Order: sequence, then C-alpha cells, then structure tokens
Amino acid sequence: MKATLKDLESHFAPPAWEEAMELVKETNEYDLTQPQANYFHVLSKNPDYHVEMMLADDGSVTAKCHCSAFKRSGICKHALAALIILRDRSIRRRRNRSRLKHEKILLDEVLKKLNVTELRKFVATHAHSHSAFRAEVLANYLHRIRRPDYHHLLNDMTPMDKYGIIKLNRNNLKSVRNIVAILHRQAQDLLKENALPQTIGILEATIPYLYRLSIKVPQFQHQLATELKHALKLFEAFCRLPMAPRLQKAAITLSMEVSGRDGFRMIKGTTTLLQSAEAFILEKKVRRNAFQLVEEKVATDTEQRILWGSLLIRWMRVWEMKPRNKEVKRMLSGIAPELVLELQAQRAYADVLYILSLYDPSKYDASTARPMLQAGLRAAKLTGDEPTGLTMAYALSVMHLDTEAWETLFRSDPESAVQALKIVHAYYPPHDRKEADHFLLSGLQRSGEKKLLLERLNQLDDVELLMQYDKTLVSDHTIALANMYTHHIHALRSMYGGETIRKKLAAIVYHLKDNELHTHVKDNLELMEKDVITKSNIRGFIFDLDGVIVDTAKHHFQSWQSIMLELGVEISEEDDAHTRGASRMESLEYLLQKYGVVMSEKEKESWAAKKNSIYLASIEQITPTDLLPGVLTFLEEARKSGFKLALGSASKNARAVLRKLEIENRFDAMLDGNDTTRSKPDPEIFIKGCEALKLPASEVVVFEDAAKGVQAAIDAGCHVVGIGSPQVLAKAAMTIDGLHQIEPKRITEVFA
Ligand code: B16
Ligand code: MG
Repeated sequence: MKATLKDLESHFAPPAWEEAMELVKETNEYDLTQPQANYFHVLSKNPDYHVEMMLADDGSVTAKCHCSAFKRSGICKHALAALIILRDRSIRRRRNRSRLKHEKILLDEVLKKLNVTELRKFVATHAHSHSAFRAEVLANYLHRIRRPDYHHLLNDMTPMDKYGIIKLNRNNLKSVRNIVAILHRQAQDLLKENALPQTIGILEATIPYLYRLSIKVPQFQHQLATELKHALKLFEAFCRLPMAPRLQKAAITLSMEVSGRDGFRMIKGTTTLLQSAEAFILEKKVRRNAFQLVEEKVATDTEQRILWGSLLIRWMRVWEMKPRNKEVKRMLSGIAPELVLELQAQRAYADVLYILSLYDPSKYDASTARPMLQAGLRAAKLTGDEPTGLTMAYALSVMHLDTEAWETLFRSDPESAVQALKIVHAYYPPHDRKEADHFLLSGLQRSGEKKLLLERLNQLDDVELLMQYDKTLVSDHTIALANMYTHHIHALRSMYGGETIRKKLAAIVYHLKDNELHTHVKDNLELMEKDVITKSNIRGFIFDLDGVIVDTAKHHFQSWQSIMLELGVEISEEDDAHTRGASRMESLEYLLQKYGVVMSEKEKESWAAKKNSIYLASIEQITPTDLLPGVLTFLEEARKSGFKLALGSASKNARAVLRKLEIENRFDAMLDGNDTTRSKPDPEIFIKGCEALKLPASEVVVFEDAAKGVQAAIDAGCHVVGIGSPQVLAKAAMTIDGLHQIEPKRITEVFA
C-alpha cells in the first residue's frame, strides 16, 4: 500500500478513512519504533496488529500489514491507522523542535556573522524593543570587545521602577539568571584559556551584583544561590592560579568589599570569598584590615557568627594574630564548642586542634565537652598528631566513659589506658553509673586486668554481667568464678519460682556448659544441698584479721614495745589486751597516758608513723604459710556452702596483709581501718560489714580475738565466736583456739 504522508487523506475513500480513524482512537497501547532510517514499525497490543512502513526520500510511504485482509487485497485498516500514527508523530516532533530551537538557531546564525561594531549596531537598531533579548546578545558577545562594561549590562537589564527600586518577579528573574549564567559560562571559558584579567572582569560585576540582588530582594535569595555558587566557585578557582599583583589586589578588593556589606551571607557548600583570596593577603596591613573585618562580623553578625568565628580562628592560627576586641574574645570562648564542630564539618582539622589548644574542653559542661574532645581526637588522628590524640582519648575515657576513645588509647598507649581504668574504678563505685560499670568491665576484659575485673564483678554481684565478662577469667580464677556462680544460682533457687527465674537459671546453666566452670559449680551446689546452711539462719561470716587469720598481733605489740622503749618506757604484757583491736592512734594514746609520756599532737603523729614502719618492716616477709591453721580450709568450705564472707579489721594495713597472704579474692567485702571513723569497740565496722554483705546482723557470725572486737560485734547485733582465752573473751557466745577447731557447718548448728 503506497501513499504520501503529507496528504494521506486524499488517497483513501472516506469509509476506509473513517474506519482507520476509529482504529487509531482504539489503539491505546502501541510502540512506534524506527529500527532503521526510513523504516518504521507500529506494534499495537490492543487491538493486536503489526505494520511495517518504508518512507522514501520523495515523501511517499509504503505500508505492509500481516493481517489476512492485507494479504488478500494489499490494503487494510491497520496499515492506514499505522500511517496516521506515523504522520501525527512526525508533525508533533516538528512542532516541538521548532518551538524550542527556532529562536536560538536563528540568533546564533545571525550573530555568527556579525563583528562587534555590527553587533552593537544590530542591538541598537533591531533589538530595541526586547531588553532581555538585547541583554542576552550583549552578554554573549561583550567579552569580545576591548573594554566590556559588565556592570552596565547588568544594571541595564535589572528591572527597576522609576524610583530605582528593583522590581524582580518570577518572570524577569528568569532572564536575569539567564544573563548571569551566560556571563559565567564565558568566565569559565576565559579561565580555561588563562585569560585572567577578563575573568576577574566578569566576576567583579556578577558577584557584587548577585549579592546586591540577594540582599535587596531576599525572597529570591534561594533561586539566586545557584548563580552565586557558580560565581564563588569560579572565584575560588581563579584565586588558585598564579597571577600578577594587580589582579591579586583586585581579588582582595572584591572579596573585602562584598564581604564587608551589611546583610552579606555566606553560601553553604562554597568557600567564602575572603578565604578564597587568603593566599593573596600577604601584606601585614591588609591582613590586619581583613582580620578586623572578620572580627567585626563576629561581633555583629549574630546569624553567621559561627562561620565568621571559624574564619577568625583560621587566621589566628595561620597569621598568628589575636583579636583585639575584648567582647570578641569573650564570644569566641563562648562559642568555642560550636566552632569546633563547624571547623570539623569544614574538615579544617588543624584549626580544630588549634582551637582546642586555646579553649580547654574540660571547662565546658560535660555534654558540650564530649563532642569537642571527639572532634579533637578525630582531627588528631587525621593529622597524625599522636600526643594530642592520646590526651583527647584519655580525657574522653576518664571523663566521659567513651569506650571508643578508650580503645584508641589502648591501642597506642596501653599503660595510660589501664591507668584510665583504674581512675574510673576508683571514682565510680559499683552500681553508681551503669555506663561506668560497662566501660570498666569491657576495658578490664580487653586489657587483661583480671584481678580488677574479678573484683568489680564481685562487687557488682550481677549474674548477667558475670556471664558477659567472665571469659578471660575462667582459666586463672576458676574457683573464684565458680563460687560466684554458685552463690547466684543458690540465691535464684531460693527465690519464689516463676518464669523469669527459671529462664535466668536456664541461661546460666547453658552458659556454664560451655566452659570448665560447670563441674566446679555442680560440685559446689551438691555440697550445698547436703549442707545445713539452708536450714540455718546464719548466712555470712566476718573475720577480724590480726589474731584470727594471721598472727600479726604479736608484731603489733612488739612494735609498740620498741617505740615505747625509745621513749624510755618498758610496757607490760598486760597492755596487749588494750592495744589489740584498737586503732593505731587509740593504742598510742593509751600507752602514753598510762606511762605518763606527754607530747604534742604532731609528735604523736610522727611516733604513730614510726610504729607503723616498724610494724610494716616486721611483716615484710609474710607469705601464705603464715596463715593461722585452718583458715584456708574454713574459708573454702564456707564459700562452697554458700556463706558470704567479709573482712572486718581495724588495721589500715589489712589489704596489704591479705595480698601477701594471697587471700584477697576470697572475700565478698573488705572493711578495714580506712573505711571507719570510729574504732572497736564501736560497732561501726561490723555494721558496715553486714551492709556490704547485704545481710541483717542476726544472720552474721563474727570471729574476733580482741575483747574490744567482741564488744563491737555484739553491739552491731552479730553473733560472736571468740578466738583466744575464754576469760578475756567472756562475752563471746563461744570461744575456740583457732579456725582449725571448727567447720562452717558446725557454726550453723550452734547458732541455729
Ligand atoms: P594498723 P584487727 C588491729 O587489727 C590490731 O589488732 C591492732 O593491734 C592495731 O592497732 C590495729 O589493727 C590498727 O592497725 O596500725 O595497721 O592500722 O585485729 O582489728 O584486725
Ligand atoms: Mg584482732
């Protein structure tokens, strides 16, 4: 079937045409493709037909359909419909293309043929009526002439009313942006060609112009930002190139002039003008001027204070200048935290470190100081400033319990990292702050500080934490861990059942299955089952140290003997009963008074210290073999049976002694002369001991060798087993010679 596309209609009889038009209307889903030049397909899905068409150069077209009607007669409604579709498409295309391009092609064609004089003449005579068009022509060709006046061009095309007030609206804004975009395109080309005077010539006009518009017509600020960004980028690129001093000066003047305006705004994502020109600002005087300008902005431009501040900080560092204005100095210190974050966002890491060296983060409140330190740590890492990084990481660890920072510290300086843990350990008692506990436990585990880890876990008395952090302890502290688990399981079992308890127990059992603790815990529990502890109301023991666990009482007494001898007095055996259990100062007071030695408070202090050094020297060689008979077995059995154990000694040296005896980890709580203000027979130490064990005094038995200690325990409400002479310790419920004479089980029977 052959026809001419232009006047299809004339080729076909009206009924065939009508029928084809009907089909076109029905054809909603189709593809018109052009597999080759002059070769087209219409593929319609619904209704289903497929027509191939060949378009010849003379405009004639042949169509071929696959339907039976076409095969029969060489013509069908599908073929005609496909031709109509093809015709409509080409008409539409032609229309669109011409509408969009017509003006431009025409303009380019005409302009290409003109020289500058002709251009001007053309503009003046033919383009009078259309200012935007005229401006566009000028913008395109202005740079070709010798002294292009861009200011004039821009002013000329700015819509103003008769009073000189800018009258921008949506429509004319488009032409303004268009002209500026043309100029910038030209500036870009000129920059590429290294035509620097010409480039700055354009920017000197467009940058102030765009800023002026943004200030005067703030509602269009957002739209103008695109051109402004482009201008600033061009300016930045321009400033990176080497150039004559005259041009550098022009760049400085431009940036100072524009930045100094009221209402000047920096544009996000661009380098601010002054910073771009910074490389040219070399003269002292000019630097001072620029610095002063920024200083003033910090003081007055409240909205952009942080941005100005960040530039000021930069210049303070690179130019080694200081703000003169006191108010500005005060402001900088106030906004330092925000400045740190801004500089970080600008990736100005050297400035971040500089500002942190000026304003100590610890002077700000914790929530502000933390991000400052974090920024510092990051900046130090990125600039390779290890010492500063470590200082920041240390501060973040100790003051903000920042585990990530601690990890950094640990990797570069493990010793300081452990030191930080010790400080946190000393500063935050267990349960004081959850964060502190977690910080410590994970740090202690990571650094392998097993003893401290065990101590903390013990103090926390929390089985979940125990399960979380026991991994590193299993091999070295199996027994201690097993005892802790036993204690937890025992406590859970004695609670009223319930789903939560059952789940908790199941979790512990599952956890233990994985490691060697399992058998120990199982044994412990079996022992406990057999034991009477559950039937008795005694659940804890508190041990005095000197005279109960180790025989240091004699060293105490000998030390007193020796200093009193120096004071010219020989003390008697009977004095032992008075100094035993009493605090150091109390013992000294007693002896001085008894033997009539008078001295000042200062002297007393120094004699007490002397006694202590003699004492310490005499116990220097103590080892686990010095434990009094039966002590270790008693402690072990008591632990296995589920009793809670504490130390209650008046001695300030108690912990050191326990360390030498290697039994410091066997106690749930340790109370010594450092934890009390009143010494035995005051009950303070035992009251505190019961509190630490979380037991009422009536469930606690105290072991004491001194009459003062026995009295203290009774007054605290505890049961007392005396160790020593029944006469001296008459108030004790029972007396024995030492712990070897009794078993924990027996005690529960006595005090059942
Ligand atoms: P320190 P304890 C007591 O210990 C001693 O029995 C007593 O003789 C001594 O004066 C007191 O500690 C103070 O000791 O000088 O080392 O602080 O029996 O209560 O364990
Ligand atoms: Mg004692």
